[in-house]
Amino acid sequence: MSDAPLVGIIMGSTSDWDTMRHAARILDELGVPHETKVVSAHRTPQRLYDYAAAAAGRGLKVVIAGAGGAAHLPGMAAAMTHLPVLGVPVESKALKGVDSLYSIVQMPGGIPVGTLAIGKPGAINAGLLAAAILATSDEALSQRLQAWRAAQTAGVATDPE
Ligand code: RP5
Repeated sequence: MSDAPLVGIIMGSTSDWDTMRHAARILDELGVPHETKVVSAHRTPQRLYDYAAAAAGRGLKVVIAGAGGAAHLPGMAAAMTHLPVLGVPVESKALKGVDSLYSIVQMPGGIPVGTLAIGKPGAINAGLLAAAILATSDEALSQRLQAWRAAQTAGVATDPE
């Protein structure tokens, strides 16, 4: 299997890594090659343009974009690539990520962003969803994903203590 990244995980700031690392961890667990980059819609707009414009041509299949506050990164990335973009609202200090969620989820018709939950659960599910998208055309990955889910189910206790 090639090690070329299939999923690009981008985030608006290094401060988002504590959340976005959960998406990377899931992809590690499922054996999905990925890359992680800091790309800010506001502080590094040219970097965002270059990343999104080149993403498909570099062989990426899915982009996961996490940002907080005025979280324009996922939507702007989606505006510049036809690849599926999954948006993770990072929990902000002032408004607990509700601002991030609203910034990401209310895209105009025609430019979709698949928006996940605020914070860690959203990052985990973005990783799982990216893997599920890739698994539709990769039977070995589909098997790994099904095994991951079965292990999760088996790990759920029946008693609360
Ligand atoms: C957003 O602003 C980032 O995605 C981050 O969630 C938030 C705060 O960034 P820092 O000030 O911590 O760099 O662009």
